[in-house]
Amino acid sequence: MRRLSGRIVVATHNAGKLKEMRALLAPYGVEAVSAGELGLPEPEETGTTFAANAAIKAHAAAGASGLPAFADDSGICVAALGGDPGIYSARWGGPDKDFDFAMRRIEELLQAQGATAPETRRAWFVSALCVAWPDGHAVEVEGRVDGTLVHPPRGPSGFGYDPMFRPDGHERTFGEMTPEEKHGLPPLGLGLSHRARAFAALAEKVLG
Ligand code: ITT
Repeated sequence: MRRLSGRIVVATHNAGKLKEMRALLAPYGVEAVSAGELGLPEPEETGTTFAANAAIKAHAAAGASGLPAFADDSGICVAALGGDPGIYSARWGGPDKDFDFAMRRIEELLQAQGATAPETRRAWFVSALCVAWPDGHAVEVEGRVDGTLVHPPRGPSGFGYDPMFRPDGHERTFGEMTPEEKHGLPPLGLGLSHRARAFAALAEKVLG
């Protein structure tokens, strides 16, 4: 299995994700530059799965930069909404990437179904990670975390849908957790968030 070292591109234009991906990479001594810093274009996400979209982003950035590239495609899936917004989680924020608006939309759809009891408000986050090299070689992994959607959303931390998601086994939402708690890094645990869980699998394959 090929190892990741030296300089790599973090193929995201999302500041919240970039911060998390850099924090996850930090212990491994790889130098992470972002797609934004390199002025790389944002490819169109035409895939129908998280994994396909992560691969599109990683291959595009590796091809454009000549460096190995690390991409995440992620989103929140709501059981009562048939898995929506899923791969369209970013788009539900609209052109202004307004996730207060997106969380209100989810809440309205849940309320329309009378979904107020916690067991009717199940959801899960998914993160598909892909590392691609300029020669086309790639490694893909996926992570997931299950939880319940709360109303009203709580907490100023994180990004996107974090304030409305309470992971199983915890009282606080991701929006109320420190980055270390959300990742579930030692000494607190071995990975809590979807991204940290996927990253743990990836690290085993290409890092360290
Ligand atoms: P890039 O494609 O440039 O990486 P993006 O924001 O468009 O950025 P995605 O297409 O993967 O990325 O969309 C993922 C969306 O899902 C993201 O915008 C958030 O709204 C949401 N999301 C993903 N991970 C999340 C997390 O850990 N906490 C909260 N929301 C998250």
